[in-house]
Amino acid sequence: MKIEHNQIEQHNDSLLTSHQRKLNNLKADWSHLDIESIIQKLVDFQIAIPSWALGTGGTRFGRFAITGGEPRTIEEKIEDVGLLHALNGASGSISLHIPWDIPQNATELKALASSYGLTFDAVNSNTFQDQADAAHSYKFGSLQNVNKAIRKQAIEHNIEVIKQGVALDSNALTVWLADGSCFPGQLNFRKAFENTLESLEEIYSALPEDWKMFVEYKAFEPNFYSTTVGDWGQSLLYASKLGKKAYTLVDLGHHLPNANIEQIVSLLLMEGKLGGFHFNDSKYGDDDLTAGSIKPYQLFLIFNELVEGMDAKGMNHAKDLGWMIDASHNVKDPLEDLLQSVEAIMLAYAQALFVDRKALIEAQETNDVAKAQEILQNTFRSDLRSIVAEARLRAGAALSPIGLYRNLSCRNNLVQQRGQKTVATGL
Ligand code: AFD
Ligand code: MN
Ligand code: MN
Repeated sequence: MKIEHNQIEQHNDSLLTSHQRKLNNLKADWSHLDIESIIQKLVDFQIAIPSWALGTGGTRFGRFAITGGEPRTIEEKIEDVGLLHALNGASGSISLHIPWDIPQNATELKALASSYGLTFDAVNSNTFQDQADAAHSYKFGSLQNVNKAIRKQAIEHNIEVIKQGVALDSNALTVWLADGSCFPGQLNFRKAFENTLESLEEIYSALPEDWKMFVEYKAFEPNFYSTTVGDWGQSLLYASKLGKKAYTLVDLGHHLPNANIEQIVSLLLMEGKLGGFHFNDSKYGDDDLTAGSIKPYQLFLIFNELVEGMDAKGMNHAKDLGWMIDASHNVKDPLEDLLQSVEAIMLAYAQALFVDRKALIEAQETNDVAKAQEILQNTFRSDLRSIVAEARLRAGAALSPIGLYRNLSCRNNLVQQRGQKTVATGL
């Protein structure tokens, strides 16, 4: 389904008066800020949509196919991301997961993607599941495996993913390993680390010059006793040993409860080793819920450190880090859920851009703790939604993405086009 320009314009016209009233009030309240440059930053900011989040997710207890019209092929996944991008102007790329996605004709896929204004973001390898035609099993790990032939199979898969990515003009490989152990004594931690490092080195040496490798960490699951890339310290160790093209990737759901993620982000940026993000939200573990749905204040505090840390290094907010969503939807329409995630991320970014940096530094330098809190909460508690909406308007997208999605009965359209019982690849 493709949304036409005039459909967006009509929708925007109907909301314009109320939008402008809110925006003008906001501008008046924040007249000391360079609002125009903030809006431009928001227009430039793009968040990649994971190809595996376009269908209904599941848990280990089951999966309820509730939506229908799920994308059956990469082409249909691109179409879905194109729909999101038309609605919000901020979802300009897609992150593929191989072999859940198997690109056949890169030239055609690139042409299709660009017809929706999309590019290909980081490509993801998969050595956490066995493939039907594979010679070896990853039951006891992939890059860490005690068996060299199994490590080799996993290395070759990653190199194949890089090749696929090169053909699609992607420029990053995300490696998430399920490797670890379930019971004490099962694994020699040091050997597992060394095997993993050696394997990653081989993959790293196949990276093109302008590529990045993101080493994603996760505290637990599917292994429950140890994980071989279990936290940011371990990821940073691998990334540091590998070299300048390797970075740590932070997935918000991959920490032990109550971890101070904003502090992790700040220090990774200080070290020049933060590569990118997988946004989602969680209450307990790797819940993969809609970004900002449970802990919006935490999301804001993370962006506050991101903006502060990127500015300290003179980094380009939109381009120098990889911004991706990694979510799963069990009870919502995946496309509505993704629209909500992108909106929450943009809002947290906008809030961070509104923070009175000078006053905050002054409060910090004088140990004025109460003032520091006032400054942060003043922005967090201000309603900045009209600024984000204005950025969408200027990008030619919809003032209310979900509103228009529903008005145009997008899901029904997709069901009619693809059928009720389609299932997208993924977990
Ligand atoms: C995992 C990781 C990783 C992986 C994805 C698969 O976050 O990013 O690609 O989920 O669904 O938990
Ligand atoms: Mn992830
Ligand atoms: Mn995850």
